[in-house]
Amino acid sequence: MSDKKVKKQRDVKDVSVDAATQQMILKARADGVETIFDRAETMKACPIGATGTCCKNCSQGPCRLTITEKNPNPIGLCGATPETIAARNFARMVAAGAAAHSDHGRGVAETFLAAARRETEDYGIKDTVKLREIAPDFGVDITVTDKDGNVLDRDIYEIAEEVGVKALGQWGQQNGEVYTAKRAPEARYELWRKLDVVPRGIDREVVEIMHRTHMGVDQDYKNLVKQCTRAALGDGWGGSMIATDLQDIMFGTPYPTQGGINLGCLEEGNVNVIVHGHEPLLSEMIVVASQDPEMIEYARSKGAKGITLAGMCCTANEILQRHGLPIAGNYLQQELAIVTGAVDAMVVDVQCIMENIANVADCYHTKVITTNPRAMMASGNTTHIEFDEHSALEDGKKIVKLAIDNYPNRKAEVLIPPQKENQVVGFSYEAINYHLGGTFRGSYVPLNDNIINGRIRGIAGVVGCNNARTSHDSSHLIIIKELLKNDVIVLTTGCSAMACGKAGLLTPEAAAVYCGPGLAEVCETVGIPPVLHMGSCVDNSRILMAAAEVVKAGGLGKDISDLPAAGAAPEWMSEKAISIGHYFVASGVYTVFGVTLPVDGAPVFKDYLFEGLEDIYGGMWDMIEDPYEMAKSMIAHIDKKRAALGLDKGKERVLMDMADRQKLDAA
Ligand code: XCC
Repeated sequence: MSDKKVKKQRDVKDVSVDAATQQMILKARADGVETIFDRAETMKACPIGATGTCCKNCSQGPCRLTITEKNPNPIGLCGATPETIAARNFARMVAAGAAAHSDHGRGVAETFLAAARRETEDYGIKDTVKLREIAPDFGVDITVTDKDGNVLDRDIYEIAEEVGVKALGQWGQQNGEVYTAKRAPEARYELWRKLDVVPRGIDREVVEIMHRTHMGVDQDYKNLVKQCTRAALGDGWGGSMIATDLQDIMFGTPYPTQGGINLGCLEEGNVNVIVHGHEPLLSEMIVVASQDPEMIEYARSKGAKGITLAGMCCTANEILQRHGLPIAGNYLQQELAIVTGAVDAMVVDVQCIMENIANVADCYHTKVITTNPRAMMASGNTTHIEFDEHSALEDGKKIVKLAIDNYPNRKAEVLIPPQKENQVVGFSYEAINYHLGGTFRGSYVPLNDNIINGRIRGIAGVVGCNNARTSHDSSHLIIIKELLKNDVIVLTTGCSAMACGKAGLLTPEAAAVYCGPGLAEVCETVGIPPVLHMGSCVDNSRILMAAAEVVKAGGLGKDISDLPAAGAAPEWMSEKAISIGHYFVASGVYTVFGVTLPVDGAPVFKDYLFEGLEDIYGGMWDMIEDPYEMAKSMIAHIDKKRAALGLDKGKERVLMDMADRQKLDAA
């Protein structure tokens, strides 16, 4: 238990809008357990770092620059300006974010290759349709011609092996172009080529940022941003996109399914296992292990009724969208899940895992099990069980057994909040295609038609984290409800998707409650929720693909930057969000972040991100703290794009045919 006194405690209603979270914060306080919510009160953010102008890239600093009336042009010891420093710090965030997503993708590609070579029995090739669909993007043939000239389907495992080799090669590629960048609309791809920002290789662009931001290298903020673009595109259209593709092929492309969400999914009489982190490689095996009849029998032998497996953070999205397994909560609920006293093991891999879960776990009986050699924990009493794709199921079983063995050790009073919502998830871009057009003529055309006729005003991507510096889930929900009210359809991923799920926005019934009449009509006709859950954070690549499909369907311009669309990360906190934000901007999307953005100390650099980039990419950054203003600004951008497409005039709601769309394209 913590012996530190928390001086001031905010009303829990200001800390989170989620009732389960509020209840567990109160329990933590009563149990004397310190959480991130307490530290957010007692520890203020560094004011210079928050503006982006603290440089610690060499040992002559840290140099902390503040522009004042007396000193309007401060420079660091080496002469670095606020612009250089803020741009370097920004670039390092892009590099870290891109590295995190891409290293995840590398692990997936390695396992995929092992599966293709049948070196492991635990993973296989499930979605052969998707494999055949993507293989040509990697220059892999899907047919062979026999000696008589007959064209035959090539063996699936042969295709998979070649795709695996080519995909894995994208990380170490030194020259040329990352294959999947070509999936962008032609106009966008040509623009990137003209600007010389098509990523050459995934790792290369990240390493080059680290080089350029070393003391005394790149001291031109515009040139630094150019390299940010290469690395971020190498993430969104490269590492993340490949991760999504290969995960889909190994574990199945998500299609709409239902599942529960919130801490109420834990069950007092069951062994509760939470998988937390990001990589489905591990969680897929824990799913299998936890459903093994022998394991369930073993749990019963320890006095439990069964095993509940729930997810947290993006791992949760992965097991939910493919197996309908419940989500215990989003990022800010990880300590609170342990505070219930009902979690027998929290199994973690990489990213967004707070070190303090180890300390909180020490106050209860929870075993925190680390599984990845990249991500170990010195705090608390954690157990490390290394996960290897060659012995994956065995490792999974070992982990579940440890959780079962821990069930009889529950000590504190168990208190599980009652909140548990139902949600419909699994809207991959393929699933959207199918839902809109049906199996035989799946297409995005009906979506475009409804945007053109004005029933749908535009498309918004609202994604990203929770942030302890702002009220948990609040901004996500305010913005999304404002967008829906104004007939803007919302695509969501990550912890934002979970905020929506907990608030009941991910059900078809939500359309009648929250949407304007046009959007409600479309959702009700098609039978979809007004907020479409597209997966985890690497699955933001699905949003890029959906945007590319919308452009392809016609009638809304030639490039992503022409679309009446906008993006937001209202409660972002991780460096991955910065990489995501930048690849959306470079793809032509107006992208607005909430809470804070470390650029205020360098106004020229800030202007470049917020305005200058629009002239280059058609997309730009923004930061707006107030969620209502954020929604307003997104809608204003959508309206600006509608006007540019000539869609602002009151139109009769007629179904467009191909000739109409071509006319619009030509306009
Ligand atoms: Fe992490 Fe992906 Fe952010 Fe949530 S949304 S806090 S990055 S889990 Ni990705």
